[in-house]
Amino acid sequence: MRTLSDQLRERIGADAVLTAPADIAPYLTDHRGLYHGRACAVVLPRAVEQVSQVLALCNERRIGVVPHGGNTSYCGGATPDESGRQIVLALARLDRIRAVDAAGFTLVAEAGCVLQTVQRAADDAERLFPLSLGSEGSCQIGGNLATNAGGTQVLRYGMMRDLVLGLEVVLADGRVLSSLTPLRKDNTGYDVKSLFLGSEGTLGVITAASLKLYPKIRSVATAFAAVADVQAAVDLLGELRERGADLVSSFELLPRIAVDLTTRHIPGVADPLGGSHTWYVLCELSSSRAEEPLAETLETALAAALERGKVLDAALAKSERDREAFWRLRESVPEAQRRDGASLKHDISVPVARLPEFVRQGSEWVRDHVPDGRLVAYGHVGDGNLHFNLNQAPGADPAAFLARAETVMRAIHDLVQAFGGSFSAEHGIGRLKVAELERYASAVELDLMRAIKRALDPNGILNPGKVLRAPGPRDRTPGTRDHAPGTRDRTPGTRDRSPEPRDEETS
Ligand code: 2HG
Ligand code: ZN
Repeated sequence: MRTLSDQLRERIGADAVLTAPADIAPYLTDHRGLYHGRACAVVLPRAVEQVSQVLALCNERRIGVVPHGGNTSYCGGATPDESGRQIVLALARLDRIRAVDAAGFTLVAEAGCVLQTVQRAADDAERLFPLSLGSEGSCQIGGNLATNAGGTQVLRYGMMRDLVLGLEVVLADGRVLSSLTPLRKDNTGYDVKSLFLGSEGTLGVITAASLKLYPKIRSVATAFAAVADVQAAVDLLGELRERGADLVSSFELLPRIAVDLTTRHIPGVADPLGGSHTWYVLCELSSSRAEEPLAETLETALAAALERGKVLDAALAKSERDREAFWRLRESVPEAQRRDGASLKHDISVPVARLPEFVRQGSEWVRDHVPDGRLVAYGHVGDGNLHFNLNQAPGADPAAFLARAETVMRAIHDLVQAFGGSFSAEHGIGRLKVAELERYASAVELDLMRAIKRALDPNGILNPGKVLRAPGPRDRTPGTRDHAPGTRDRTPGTRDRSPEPRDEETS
């Protein structure tokens, strides 16, 4: 019998199939180092037809396929499991900007385009593609789409889902859903594309997208301000949004420890303000009008808040260099956290108005229960999204600290639930939060998710074990609790589940 790798090479060419351990190694570990998988091959198709051929083959042979973009997932979403029976489908070679329509304010990009490339293509056409993340120099638009990425401009422009007009997706059986419409109005039945956004490659492989563009930004005002507390930050945001006529594009919260960690660990980062304050915000107003008096608006709002004791000190960016320095501080917090030692991460959101009370109760819990940890809570206040992270305290034993991950996560996520929030605001579920989804999603939501998964991927080949638990042997018996009889193992048009591939076939 021909091996899987042979068959893949026949279909998409020898240079598109990697099997040598050194070649595939970079695809087997997530960037946080949480997972170390194995794979029988890494495939690098160059065109949607090749993706289609790969999926058709894998569906026939019941091989798990793990889509892989820039490998910036926080939840292990793009890393294969340890079985060595899955393949990694890297989209990096699908990296063309297919079209830019400046008049229509749209652009079509392939999944492997690095986010920054998409931003630049829009900029070259005097337009803005507003998705903006710390990892924009390496994350790929396919991953952004598959995880419904957020970032620092959601407040104004929405999440990735809000920036999509149409998608091209390869389904589990190799069929291609080609719906790269530039239409803003299209009420023709179910919005099928929305199923794939945020599905993390478990329902189909996104190969291209038609994206919304906005007017290019021509004036910006940025401030770094110390605020009295989290409530003051939320109030300032409300006031800025009122005064700023919807021009607030970012509003980020940072605790003192984020300034300490970044100035200590990241070369070139400096504290924009003297003195030591407990909380800071980085806020930005922006407009497509070159002559918009944004600095004045920002200054007036900050001065009023300063008078009321809500803002304690503030620095306005006087140049693009200042602005970059503020953003460098903000965007290097994750890296500074990494360099500082072990950390536990919680990507949560609660309604904006409830953030101050959430932070108060959460901080108290951490102080009382995690003596060997320090809270590093920062993030996108405008979206109610905080990275409620903990770092090991100086001198603490990292292993002992990490051993508490489960307990800490449970307490924080339960608190989030009590506040009507989400345990995964912008990083997705991946493999890391499968059990969390099972715990916090309602039975109806889970039923619907499983039904959709069965309908679109009856053989369970697409990113198995991500988002939803891969069915175990018990679940495979038709008629078990989760599956209506006959819906799993015998789907019209598919053959019976074939035996798992033998090791020698797949490695
Ligand atoms: C950010 O906002 C990213 O910087 C990463 O979403 C957050 O490392 C984190 O927890
Ligand atoms: Zn974030």
